Amino acid sequence: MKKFYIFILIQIFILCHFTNSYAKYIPNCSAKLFHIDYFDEDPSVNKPATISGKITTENMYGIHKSLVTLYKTSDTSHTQPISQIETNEDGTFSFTVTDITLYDIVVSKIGYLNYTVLEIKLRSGRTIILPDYKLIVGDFVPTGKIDIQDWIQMLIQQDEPMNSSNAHFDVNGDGIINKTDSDIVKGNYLKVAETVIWSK
Ligand SMILES: [Ca+2]
Repeated sequence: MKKFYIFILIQIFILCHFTNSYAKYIPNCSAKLFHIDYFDEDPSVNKPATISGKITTENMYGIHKSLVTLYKTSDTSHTQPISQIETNEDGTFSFTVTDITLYDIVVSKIGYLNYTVLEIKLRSGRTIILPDYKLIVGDFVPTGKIDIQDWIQMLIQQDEPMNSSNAHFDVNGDGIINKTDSDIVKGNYLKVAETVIWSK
């Protein structure tokens, strides 16, 4: 009798583990017998989910301000932003949403190439942390590519007094537009805006 009881227990254990279709008709069977919770989430109830990340710039003082805009992936032309936030000074940002679906983010900053992450798949109650990313500076004439037009603008502004209209040519943020800034831009020559598809 004891062997038979153990045999039945083993059968239930196997069924609970490997047969999802069976397990859903006998909720709690495994939890009660083996103290394992297989039903920790009710899929019909969405909890808020979070997308967070860190975007840095060329600022030499660690002040990495940029704009991060959130779209639904279904908005393929990115015309209806869900939310837009400025990063904290350390470059960190975080969105919390209740509509659990696919999202895109676009990071922008004047003088920099945009950075886009597509198809970020959220799960109820979970946080997605995107990899750190350093924005690429030099797209002064916004085209998505750092080319001769950008380089000409950089050289025109080099060694000019800084004012509110040309401040973004002070790439490293030290208050002077000089060769240090143009050397950084030169290092990005011919780079293009990056778009990645979130695959996790
Ligand atoms: Ca500078």
